[in-house]
This record gives sequence, structure tokens and C-alpha cells, in this order.
Amino acid sequence: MKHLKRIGLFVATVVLIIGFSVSVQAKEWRGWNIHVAGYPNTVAMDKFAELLSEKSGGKMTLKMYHSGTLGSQPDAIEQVRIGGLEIGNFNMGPIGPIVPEANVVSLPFIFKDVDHMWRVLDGEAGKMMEAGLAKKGLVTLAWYDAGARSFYNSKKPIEAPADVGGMKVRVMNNDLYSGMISALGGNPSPMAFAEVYQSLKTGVVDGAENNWPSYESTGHYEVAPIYSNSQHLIIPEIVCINADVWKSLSPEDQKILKEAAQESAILQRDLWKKREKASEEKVLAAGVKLNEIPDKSAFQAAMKPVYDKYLKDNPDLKPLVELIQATP
Ligand code: BDP
Repeated sequence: MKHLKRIGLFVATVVLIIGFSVSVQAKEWRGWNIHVAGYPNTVAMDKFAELLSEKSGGKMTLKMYHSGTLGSQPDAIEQVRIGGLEIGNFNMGPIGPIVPEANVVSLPFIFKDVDHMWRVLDGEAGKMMEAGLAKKGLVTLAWYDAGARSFYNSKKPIEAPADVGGMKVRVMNNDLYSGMISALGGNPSPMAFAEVYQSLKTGVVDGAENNWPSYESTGHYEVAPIYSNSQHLIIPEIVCINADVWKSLSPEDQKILKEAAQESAILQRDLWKKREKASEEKVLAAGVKLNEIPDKSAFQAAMKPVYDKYLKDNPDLKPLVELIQATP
């Protein structure tokens, strides 16, 4: 009887182990993306999924959930960190509060332009950010372009910092952005992306800020038709995977995964450039008033309290800020 019991236990254990490894092997990963069909990130993430299963012979598969159907961005970031979801394409804005090193990209005007941002990400500063992300459970697979963000509203062109005074402006969830609006004399209103259209329409907020493609794809231009080209934030976007899932993979599989993500990034950056132009043209044709701000120095100077606060909270990150500023 004892003997039989032991065999039973052995069989049960084997079944469990086989069952477990099968479920680990054949598990389809779930990927989060906030954007709608046709948006550069959506097309590129689908390409990533396609390349992944192709290159791994179906061993690694990813099912993408677009349009934020799996929840808000801050929630999804948390889910990928704890393993409720495996993969995500995130803006660095809502990741910043969790990863101080990576929050450096959310300092207004830290980058001279998008090319400068790429040089920084490709260098030592990029490595420091990726190390910070990994410590918090997010392994970087690739970087996507999100252009530059500018202010838009339904009231008036923003020509000088004082024009933001008294305006209620929606920002992403990150204290640096709230500090940025306060430093300009406005009232920051952190809010989920999905709520912004209605809030602009009903006057809960006067304005918001984003790049051309998101301004267009969300229809924000219909309800906030004055766009002032401040380009105050240039924030990259990450494609990342849960750190435990990453560690469970063989070096070969890690290589395949990274390659697939990097190839999708090449596509995304190309689509991005085209969409930026197309979106700008579309909204201007629809009647949006574009206000250029050739001299941004007053806006830059107004950001001093934002930098001071970041460095006061993270004194050890001063060299990182200086490294970025010194990167040609
Ligand atoms: C877009 C980003 C998206 C953000 C959104 C926002 O791609 O990840 O959620 O801005 O403003 O540009 O919330």
C-alpha cells in the first residue's frame, strides 16, 4: 500500500512537472498597447508579434491587446512589473515615478531634439536608464519614437509662459509634468489618456499636450484647435518585458526576442516620421491654428524649479542629468 502511494505521488509529480513546463513553453504572452489601429506603435507591435513567432518557430508567441483594452497605462506598467502581463509598449512618462533614472527623460527641454535623444539612449545614459528599469522588473527590448510634445487648447495661442497662467492643463501621471504646468502658472490636471477628449470637450480642462499623431488620432484637435509648437517634452517609448519571464529564457531565445523587438523599432521609427507629417497636415487642413514658438528660452528658464525638485529628490542622479546635457 505504502509502495502504491509512493508510485502515485511520483506520477502526480511527473504530471505536474510536465504540465508546468508545457504551460511555460506554450504560453502565449500578452502585450499591452494604448494606441488605435493604424497608429505607428500598433502596426509595429503587431510586426513584433509576427517576427517573434516566425523567428522562434512558434515557440514564443505574443498576442497584442491594443487601444488600452487591458487597462490604463499606469496599471499596465504595474502588471508587467509583477507578471500579470508579460509585454508592453509604454511611454516613459508614467514609468518615471517608479524608475527615477528613467524619469530623467521627463525633464522638460532635456533633449535638444529627437536625434539628440537617440544619441543619449544609445550611450552611457541609456545604459543607466535600462539598469534602473531592470531593477524595477522591466527589461528593455527596444525604444520607439514619440516625437515632441507641445501644448494645445481651446482658448488662445501659447506664446509666452504667462499664457499658460490660470489654464487647466491635462498632463500624464508624473509629478514632473504637474510641476512643469505649475511653474508656468497653470493648473495641472493629471488624467488617463482615455479621458482627455471628453474633458476637453466639456471644459473640465482647457488644454493638454501631446505629439502630432496622438493629437490627431484621439480627435483632441476637434475640441482644442490651437496648437502651440513648444516641443517642451521629447519622451521616448519603451518596449519591455517582465524581468522574470526574461530570466526564464535561454540566451538564444532572449536574442530572438530582442532582435524581433529591435526590427519592429526600425519599422516604428520610419512609420512615425511619416505619421507625424500626415497628422500635422490632416489637423491643419481641418482648421487647427498652428502657433510657432521660435524662441523657447523663456519656457526653458521657467523650468528651473522642475529641475531643482528632481535633483533635490534624486541628488545621486545629478551626473546623469549632466551627462545628457553634455552629450553633443
Ligand atoms: C501618447 C503616448 C501614450 C500616452 C499618451 C498620453 O504614446 O503612451 O498615454 O501620449 O498623453 O503620445 O497619455
